[in-house]
Amino acid sequence: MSSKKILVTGALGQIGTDLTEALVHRWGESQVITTDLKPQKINSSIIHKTLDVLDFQALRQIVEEHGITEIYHLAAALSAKGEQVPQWAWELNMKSLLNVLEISKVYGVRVFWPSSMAAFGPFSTIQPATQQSVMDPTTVYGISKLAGESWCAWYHRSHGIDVRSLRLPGLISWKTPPGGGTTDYAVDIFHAAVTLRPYTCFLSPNTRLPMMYMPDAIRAILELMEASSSSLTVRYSYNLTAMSFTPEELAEEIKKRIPSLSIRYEPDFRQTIADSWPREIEDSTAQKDWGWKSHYNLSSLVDEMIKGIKSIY
Ligand code: NAD
Ligand code: AKB
Repeated sequence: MSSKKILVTGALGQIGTDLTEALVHRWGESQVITTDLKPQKINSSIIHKTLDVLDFQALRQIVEEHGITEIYHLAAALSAKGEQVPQWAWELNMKSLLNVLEISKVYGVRVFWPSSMAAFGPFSTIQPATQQSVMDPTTVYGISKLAGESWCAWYHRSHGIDVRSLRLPGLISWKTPPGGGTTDYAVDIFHAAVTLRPYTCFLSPNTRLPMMYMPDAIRAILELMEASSSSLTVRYSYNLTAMSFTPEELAEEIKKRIPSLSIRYEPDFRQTIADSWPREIEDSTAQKDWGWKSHYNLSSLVDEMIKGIKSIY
């Protein structure tokens, strides 16, 4: 049996539900503990604790009691909610990360923490955005991600913490709804299409953004966490990419399978956020350091999403 003991924060969110399933599959039920503000369990056979990750002592106690060796720290505010409640988003995203890093320093824990393409900004105008592009985020969420990347690198440099991170693009999945981001339209549209409802998109038809199907993101997280430490040249956050598309291109691809989909466009405040992000990202450093390669393209993503969403209605 593995000596790994894994703690997931924010485990009931969009990434957490898929990631927990993959971690349990990879390491076994007894090796994984989920935590979230919400009390319900993902899987009745694994331990779930209600935890506010801003509570340093409560987090420390769980790490100590369960001999935690790895933390996947997912609890956070996303971009759209972050612009609406900025102080809350900054406090949650920064303080929780510092709590996790401080406790990991004391207990020698390995950490996964997701950054985002939101850490880029309008001056990251070289397309695709490279690993070393200018970073000038304009949202509270993006600023917290860029600061978080620097904290991760600092704790690695100054305290030797084995912290690993990915700049994730917009993630598309069907098991759990997204939690208040700018790329959420690319999930919502599938629910509308499958239930034969018209869809009003909050981004303009030609807004191109980097996106990824969740199974690719989960595999990237597992592969990065299992890569040998000596092969990792980036301790702030790796660029990661799979595909880029616009709402119009996504709608056209869905219409090939569900011709009745009707879509109209009413851009709101999230358009400004989307316009500040890169259209394309390149991830050659992740490919070189730990062999990253995405598997899904727009067509296979649409096939899988429709199948998945049909299974839940
Ligand atoms: P989500 O909003 O779906 O889930 C976040 C979870 O955190 C929720 O279950 C919520 O209940 C929990 N939470 C909130 N405050 C908490 C607190 N104080 N203590 C404990 N739990 C709390 O988010 P997600 O999409 O799963 O994102 C997870 C991480 O991945 C975040 O850091 C996010 O920035 C990053 N990320 C996500 C995407 C994406 O497209 N989903 C893309 C890039 C980066
Ligand atoms: C969001 O839209 O906020 C997230 C992200 C790209 O970080 N999906």
